[in-house]
Amino acid sequence: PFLENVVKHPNFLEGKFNTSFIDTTPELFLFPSRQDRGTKLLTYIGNITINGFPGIERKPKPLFHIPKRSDILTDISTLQGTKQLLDTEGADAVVKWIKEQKDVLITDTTFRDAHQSLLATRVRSYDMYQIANQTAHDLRDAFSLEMWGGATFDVAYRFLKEDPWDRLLTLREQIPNVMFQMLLRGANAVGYKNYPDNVIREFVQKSADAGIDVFRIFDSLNWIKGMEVAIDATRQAGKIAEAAICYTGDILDASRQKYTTQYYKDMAKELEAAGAHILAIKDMAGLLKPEAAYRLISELKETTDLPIHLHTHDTSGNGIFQYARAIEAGVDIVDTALGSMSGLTSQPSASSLAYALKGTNRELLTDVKELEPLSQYWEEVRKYYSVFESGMKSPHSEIYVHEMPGGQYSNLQQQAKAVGLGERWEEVKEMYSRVNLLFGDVVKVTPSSKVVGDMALFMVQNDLDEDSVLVKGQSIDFPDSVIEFFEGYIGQPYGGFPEDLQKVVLKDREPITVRPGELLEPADFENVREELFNKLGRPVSSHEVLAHLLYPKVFEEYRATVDQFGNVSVLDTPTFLYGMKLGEEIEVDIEKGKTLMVKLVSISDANLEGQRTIYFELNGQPREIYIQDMN
Ligand code: 3PY
Ligand code: ZN
Repeated sequence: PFLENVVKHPNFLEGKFNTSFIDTTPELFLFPSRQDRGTKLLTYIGNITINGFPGIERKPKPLFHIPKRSDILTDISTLQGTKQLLDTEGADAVVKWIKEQKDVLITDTTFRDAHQSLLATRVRSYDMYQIANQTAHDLRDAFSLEMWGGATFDVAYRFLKEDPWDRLLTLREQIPNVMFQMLLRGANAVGYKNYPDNVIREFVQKSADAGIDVFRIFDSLNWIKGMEVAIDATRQAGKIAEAAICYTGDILDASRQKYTTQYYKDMAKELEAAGAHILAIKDMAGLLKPEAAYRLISELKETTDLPIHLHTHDTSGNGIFQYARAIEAGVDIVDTALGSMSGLTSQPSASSLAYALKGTNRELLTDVKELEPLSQYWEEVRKYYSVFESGMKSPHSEIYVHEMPGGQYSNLQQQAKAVGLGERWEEVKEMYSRVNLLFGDVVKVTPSSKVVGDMALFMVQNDLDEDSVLVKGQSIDFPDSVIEFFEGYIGQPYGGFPEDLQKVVLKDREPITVRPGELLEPADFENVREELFNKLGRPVSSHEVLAHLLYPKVFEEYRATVDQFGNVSVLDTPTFLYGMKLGEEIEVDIEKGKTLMVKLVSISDANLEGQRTIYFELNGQPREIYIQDMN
């Protein structure tokens, strides 16, 4: 069936294919399945309707407004943006173009960091596709759209039961004009641990082939060795290597002198030498105070010729103030989110910034009037995901004390609830900052931030403090992530590990001091492909091979869900999360030009075995589905 799919594909027939045709054409891997797609989707809907969505409180499906979209009259295929510049003239031409701009450029983070930070990364591809063409048009002057990487890869498979590669490929088709940007955790790729070098190289190459143009590469300990392979792979792929300095501490605070302006300047020089096209300042927790931003950017501008791209989180409420000062100091690009997806743990609002800069000598290159309709769309869509909101309602200046990254806040809170520490959240946050000091004041960003978070939860749960950890440490089973950290498997922290703590955590294990990638056995891609072929009984794409290598268990569970329920990414979000109401009718576009009409007619009482019969109409034909009631 695979070859049949290939030879029947319209692009193949028209001769429109190249070496990446197989990887960039997911429909080649769709095969007729035993149970039809309609039945599988009805089973999914029936199950959610009766049993609720895993991990969220079961409640009747709320009534939502239909998000407003305007009809785009422009043919998006004629739009020209940074994507065309990169594709026709290359990365250096993009760098030159950035430097020629007097106005300030933006990267819109709505499709990635904004929802990672506000909604625990739960925004589904479906809701992005609905607004993609309009985004291509309205954000046509943006430098880039951050829409992949970070936690999106994992969460797509794990919780949304959808394929992140499909998201990338589909959005790429729908938004042909603006560069796509992703966040890459250096040697940790989009995961929480170091992977073999050849996995990093393959992942970068395939991401580039599928549509990523700008790779923001960082190391969670600011360890440049952990970034080198990814930077090199990005350059090899002809894409833009944006190497990031993670900002931590406070350069204005004379009492905290571990991370000084000089430290950041030295790192900038090293990143330039390592091949960066752009320098990013990744202020993942929003700790860079406005005056510090002015000083840091001014000094970096004197240190390097690279364009500077600033990323922050607005948790403290000082985000726009920070950007204003950075812009005065000559920053080239800033990260913003659309109004309704901005602020708090997310990025500052693009439209607030645009208005603030109007009439000054450096304005936003993007037209603020264009941003409003997009923001209105997201304002409605955000309501679908309200159960994933952290509950934070106003700026938290305490961020300057606990230093928790914006993207971690809502996730750690969920984790705390899951282990029964929901009521002790304030204590967890305080412990987070104490663990940081216990670890020697480390850079905290995925995955090092996860290690600090895991340790904080562990200490609160077990009523441990700094002293008892050291004194009783020999008899404590520390969390796996903490052991791996002290073994050196996510890299080497600046200034080294605190030796006494390292000893009690590792007991008789020996730490490593070299790059983990040098020790890890290279992945055997063909072997994995064969293994998956045997398991799935069909040809396997390179994307699936990579997904398996990065997240074997998550990927396997995702495959099992797809076997059971089919492709659930085609459902609208309220139905995906809440199922259907009696008498409700929905449309499901299961593929281009193929729509299912689904009506929920009635639900029987549970029989003696606890099973209910759900009566649907599928395209007008009665269908019965049996669902075990787990309540
Ligand atoms: C991630 O790695 O996912 C981040 O957003 C870090 O800030
Ligand atoms: Zn961020």
